[in-house]
Amino acid sequence: MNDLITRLRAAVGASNVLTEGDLSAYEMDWRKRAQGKALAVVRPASTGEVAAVVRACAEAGISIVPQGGNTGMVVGSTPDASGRQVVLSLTRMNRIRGIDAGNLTVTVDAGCVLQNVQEAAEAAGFLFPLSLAAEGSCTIGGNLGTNAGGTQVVRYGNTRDLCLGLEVVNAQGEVWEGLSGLRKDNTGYDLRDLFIGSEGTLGVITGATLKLYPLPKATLTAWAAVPSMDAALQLLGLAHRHLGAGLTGFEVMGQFALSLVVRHMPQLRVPFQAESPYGVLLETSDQESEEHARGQFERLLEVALEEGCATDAVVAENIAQARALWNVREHIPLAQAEEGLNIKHDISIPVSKIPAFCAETDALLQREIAGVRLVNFGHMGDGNLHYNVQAPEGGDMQAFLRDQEERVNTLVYDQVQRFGGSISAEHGIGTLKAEKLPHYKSPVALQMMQAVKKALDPQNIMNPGKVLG
Ligand code: FAD
Ligand code: 2HG
Ligand code: ZN
Repeated sequence: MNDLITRLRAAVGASNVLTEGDLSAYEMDWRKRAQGKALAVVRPASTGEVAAVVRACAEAGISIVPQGGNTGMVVGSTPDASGRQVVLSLTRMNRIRGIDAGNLTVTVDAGCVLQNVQEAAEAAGFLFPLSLAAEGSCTIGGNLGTNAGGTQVVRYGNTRDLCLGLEVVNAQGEVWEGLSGLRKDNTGYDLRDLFIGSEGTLGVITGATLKLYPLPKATLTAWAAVPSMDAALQLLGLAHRHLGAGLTGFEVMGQFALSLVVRHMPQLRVPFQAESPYGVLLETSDQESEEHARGQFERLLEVALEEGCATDAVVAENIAQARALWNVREHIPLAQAEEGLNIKHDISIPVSKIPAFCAETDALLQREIAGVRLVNFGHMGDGNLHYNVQAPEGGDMQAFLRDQEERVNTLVYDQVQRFGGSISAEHGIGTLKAEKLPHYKSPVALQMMQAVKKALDPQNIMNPGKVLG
């Protein structure tokens, strides 16, 4: 093992091979669901250094856990407890490599923090639309590794849809230079799409070419009080009809989820929380003018109030008010974490079936788990709910997880399957869902995934234990 540490130090510099001190920022996941132990945390600064690290680990038979901002939700970016895995942290690889304005693309290092990419795009007069509450610390490599979604998917798609090319260090330590800015390229299998969403199990993403869009002339945000999930679905239909491609966000938030924000972030003002079963956050982006956007948005909300799918609504008057509304939505995961350990279900269901799914599954859980508290919110425009479960009020969270997690997961995921949904919409599988995957994925699909893994990583050194278990 000493030989490996010596080689790693030679590859990235001794100060970038961490073996001592408090490494919990790299060894524990964001949700505090797992504490691992790394052989070392290695922090390369270039693609060449990543390749040298992978080659050294491959020769020593030591596995690698690629890590970006370590904000993932499914324990995918932290090592196991063996003390025999190297955490490969990409955060020193944080260069914006270049913007091609004519091609509407930006090429970046994989360790770039998402917010820095958004800001670089904006400074050049463009929009990079990927947007999520962890954007101040998550990285493009992690976004690609998980195929992250976020709050703009309804208009711009998820990370996969925003990526044109990749640079990857494979499990043999070779560099695949696939940084194409092409929008069309049918020269065989799509390796880019294979690596996107592979959660570090096939190779290390070191760079990416991403799509840019023109900055909208105006962006407006509204909050609607909504009486039921059926009403939320009706409002979504109206929003599509009235706003067309202008609809960039449609987030639903259950009353209990919002009550956690009221409880833990009393400085935030949550509209209509006390009186409404659901809140919906809508965003429209307009290429014409603010006046045009406001006219369309107000008309939409008038119709929604007339038809009764909204009982009240407020449109933000300025950017500060819009930010305040988004802040409430983005604080739900933080408020949930403050409330204590919890069970998360990042699920997708055909949008049309969401009301029936919630009605049935809410009732099922309430019947089966005494005192259960449902924290339901998410990206309704994409059919993606965060259908989360908090232990009963005042209960012992650790005991709840120990005794009930498996049962709660089975109840919810069986329902998801019945409704033709997916047990992971945007967070991935990691280790938390690896055991569940074989129950809910077709055996043929699993077999093909295993064959791909074996072909690309025959030594099983890339993030073993994640996704395929
Ligand atoms: P990490 O957590 O470090 O890693 C995630 C996975 O990607 C791991 O399997 C890791 O091995 C792999 N990986 C990391 N870097 C690389 C690389 N360079 N090459 C190959 N594999 C790599 N997610 C959403 O989809 N939508 C949301 O709206 C959203 N909101 C969030 C809000 C909060 C408050 C928090 C804490 C998280 C949220 N997330 C959301 C989850 C998380 O931010 C995303 O999954 C994000 O994409 C992870 O990026 P990261 O850099 O932190 O990756
Ligand atoms: C979000 O949409 C994230 O805020 C996190 O995907 C969801 O905490 C969660 O369950
Ligand atoms: Zn989400």
